[in-house]
Amino acid sequence: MTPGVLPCRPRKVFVPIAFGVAVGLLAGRLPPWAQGEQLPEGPGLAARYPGDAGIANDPNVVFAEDFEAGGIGEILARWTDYRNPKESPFQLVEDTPPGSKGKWAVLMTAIPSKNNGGHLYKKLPQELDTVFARFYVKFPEPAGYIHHFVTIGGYHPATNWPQGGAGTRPRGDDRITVGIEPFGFSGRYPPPGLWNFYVYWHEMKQSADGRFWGNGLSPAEAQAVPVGRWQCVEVMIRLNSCPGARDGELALWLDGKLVAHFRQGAPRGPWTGLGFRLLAEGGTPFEGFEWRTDPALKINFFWLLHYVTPESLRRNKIANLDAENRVLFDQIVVAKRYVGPIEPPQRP
Ligand SMILES: [Ca+2]
Repeated sequence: MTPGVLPCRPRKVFVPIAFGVAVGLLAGRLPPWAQGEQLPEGPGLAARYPGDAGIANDPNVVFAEDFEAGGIGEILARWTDYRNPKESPFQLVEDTPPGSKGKWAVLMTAIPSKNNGGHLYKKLPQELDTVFARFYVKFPEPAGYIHHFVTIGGYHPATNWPQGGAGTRPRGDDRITVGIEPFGFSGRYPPPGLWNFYVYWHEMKQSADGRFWGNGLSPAEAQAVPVGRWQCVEVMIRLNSCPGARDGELALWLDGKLVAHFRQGAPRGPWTGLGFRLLAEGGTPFEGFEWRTDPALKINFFWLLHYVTPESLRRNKIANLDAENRVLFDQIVVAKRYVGPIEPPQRP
């Protein structure tokens, strides 16, 4: 052991004693997946900042972007990397989530016959073991299918730009990427599809072609991505506490409602090379995430990605590659605590 460095202790399963006793008496016993720390729902730290005004100054917030300060040039400069397609560049549009104090959102447009869309990438000013990333998104009518979407993760060492790695399995000490993506399931669902995680880590399963494409992790209940309205999306990644510990977690909230919580013991369906689905009950207990083998690998980027390819359209049985594929983003907050939806300002 390095002098001065505390030994790593796996997180203890947290069950409030009174709650555990009460539920234990009522139900006989707690199901294993219900024994961990419960995650919040509804209002979070954003409730203290009506309209999100001033939320960037909260000590738990590590990065915030509301697209209000300056034009596109100033906005690009606040991120550490960007790709802005020249045929369909980013625009600021007067359309912002209900309750927001602001006026502007960013519109990203892809034209698959000409470009693959764009991105804004931020190397976070702090590296984190647990991250909450909240953003608002709106797919204007008519929505299109997406190839890859908003991604949160970590590289060791951190970089100011997104690294490659598609089709290859991370080592465990170098890379974790968690995409939260609309997925069309071969055109079975209307565009843009259902919310789905697309994840790379060192224990991901091998795909049928022998390579390692991101594993799709799905909520127990299908979550259709709404079209024509703003939705609040929040993702939590909690990295495993120690090498070998399977106490890593992943969670998704939609409009403040917790719709998926992947953690050790959560009931899941079968693993395939494509991933697995959580189940409401039954199935097999999830093994839990050992996201990393080295505590030096932490969460250190937020990537606002709108990536659309001809392949992503063909895969969903769409032939027209000239249609504009548009998405709006706003009110991004990356924090150490649960953020929650915008608190509407009080009426005078
Ligand atoms: Ca805004």
